[in-house]
Amino acid sequence: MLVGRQRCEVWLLRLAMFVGLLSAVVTVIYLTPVPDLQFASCDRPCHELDWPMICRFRLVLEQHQSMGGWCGDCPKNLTHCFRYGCVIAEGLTRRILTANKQLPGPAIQVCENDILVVDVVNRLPGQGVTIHWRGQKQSESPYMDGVPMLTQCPISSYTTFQYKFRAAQAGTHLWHSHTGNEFLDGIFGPLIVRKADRVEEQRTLYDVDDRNHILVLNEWGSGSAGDFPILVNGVFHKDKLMPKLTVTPGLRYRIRVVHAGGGNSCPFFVSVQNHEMLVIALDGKSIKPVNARTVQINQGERFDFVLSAYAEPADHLIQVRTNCTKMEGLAAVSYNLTEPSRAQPQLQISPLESQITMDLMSTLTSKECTKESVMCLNEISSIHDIPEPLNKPKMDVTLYLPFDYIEASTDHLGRAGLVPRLGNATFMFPSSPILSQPDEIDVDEFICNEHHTPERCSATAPVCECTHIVEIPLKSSVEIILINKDKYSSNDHVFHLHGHSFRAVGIGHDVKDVDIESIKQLDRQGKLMERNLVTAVEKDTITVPKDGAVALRFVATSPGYWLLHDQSASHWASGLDILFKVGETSDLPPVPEHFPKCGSWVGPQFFLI
Ligand SMILES: [Cu+2]
Repeated sequence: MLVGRQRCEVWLLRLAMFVGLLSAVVTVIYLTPVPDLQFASCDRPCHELDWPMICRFRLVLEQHQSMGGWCGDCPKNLTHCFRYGCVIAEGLTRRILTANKQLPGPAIQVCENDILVVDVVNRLPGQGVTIHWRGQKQSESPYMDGVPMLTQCPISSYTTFQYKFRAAQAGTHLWHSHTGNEFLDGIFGPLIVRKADRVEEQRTLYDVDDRNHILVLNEWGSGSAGDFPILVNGVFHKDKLMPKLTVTPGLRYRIRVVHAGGGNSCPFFVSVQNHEMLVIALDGKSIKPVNARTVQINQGERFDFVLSAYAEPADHLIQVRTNCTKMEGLAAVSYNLTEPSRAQPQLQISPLESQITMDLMSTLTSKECTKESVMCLNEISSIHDIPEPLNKPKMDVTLYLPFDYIEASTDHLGRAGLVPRLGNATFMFPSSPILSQPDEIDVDEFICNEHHTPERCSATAPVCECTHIVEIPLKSSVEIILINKDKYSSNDHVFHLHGHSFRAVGIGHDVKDVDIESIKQLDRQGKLMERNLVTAVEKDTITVPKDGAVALRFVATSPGYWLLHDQSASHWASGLDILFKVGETSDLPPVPEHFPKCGSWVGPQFFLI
């Protein structure tokens, strides 16, 4: 009897445990917010519990015409201006290059960690091309970084290359051609990777993140220097044509701005009439919010700001200016007057009004930076403190990289009579992509690194043209000090790092007449620059000021070959480049099957001989 009773109790206990567990699971499931809908498109509200989606896009690169037949009676008939294929640009008929007959190219908008599959169809006659996904580290997929002759062969005319990678870096980014000058003619577009609301650090600062609230700015090349238009979303305002961002009074909007560059490499000033901009991100990375009347960024950079639609309901101009041209770019913030105002009495005063408003927030460094009303890059703080080991005084690898131009006679296509050098070498691209076809490169002919220099680069040769590679152990901490010794140009230089983002920990000045050994010594004594090892911003593009130096830190986590290069030069093979090989060859992911190949060819001896 007792045994039977004990058994019964055991069963009852088990049942109670089961019911208890079941109710706990049901409660957890009930309390966990799950996505309301299944979305067919990747351009969807992002949710942290969603599975990543596979997002397919097709970019057809081809020659096109602005204000051609596609535009019908535009601008007389405004509806014709918005037809498929109508590119307005500066309102003149001219040959341009486009992706999908759009300028800028289509906005690719996905959620963090989605898998992007982009078929790039090259329909440019006789012209090779690659696409770089600026802001994406490609840690798992270095073959998809889009650097010709380093990570892949240029995509040949009338062929298709499928880029496949994880959109692992959230934020406002940019895709663009990385060959020749195609990006000047129109092959670029925004790449927006959103985080789920619950993990987006800045989410409480805005109400709406509208997929249409993107401003892509670029110089347009038809004017002479000093007289070229700035396009905003592919339009130089004319007649009544200008992009409009529609807002509902009383709401706060996240607006994403991309500087897609141009031939003159001019930094842009952006401002919105009667509004302040609350800047919340640079190069896709969150910063401690800064209220500013004007924001200055350089080419390739991006910023996100919050616009509070609390002004007089009307159209307010967004102005894009530069010191290089008088022809400013314009767009408008257009208050939707048919929608009732959402302004609550307490919302009419911005909660950030108590915060100081900067006249200018700039990612560049200038004399203006000393003014109290100007905030420059070294004063901007990341929302996340610098992690270990980057906050330590000493890094595993420290590289001093001076760059300059020298007068030398060479075949190199630099500036007239001037040859660029970075780290004492003039970068030359190899004859095959070093990542996918490493064994086909003649090391003696091309490669220079700490173990080897081509024979022609004797100690007395003023210039050494070679594929300059620096090997960096995987997972090591790295500091790069870029030093601007260019005495021929009055401009700053803008550098972009592939494969990693970095913390811009320091900016120094007045290194013009200081030799490199003295610079190192000054740095050891802490006199070259002050380093911010706590809150320095995270970026992928940096301006090295005239006669100045910048220090960048990152942990080399992505195995691959990664380019660090000056992007102000309009040609990709300008010489101010250096290649980092991160990790050993065995650390590199295997070359994808049937990956396209290219290289030199010398005919067999019996051919016509
Ligand atoms: Cu690049």
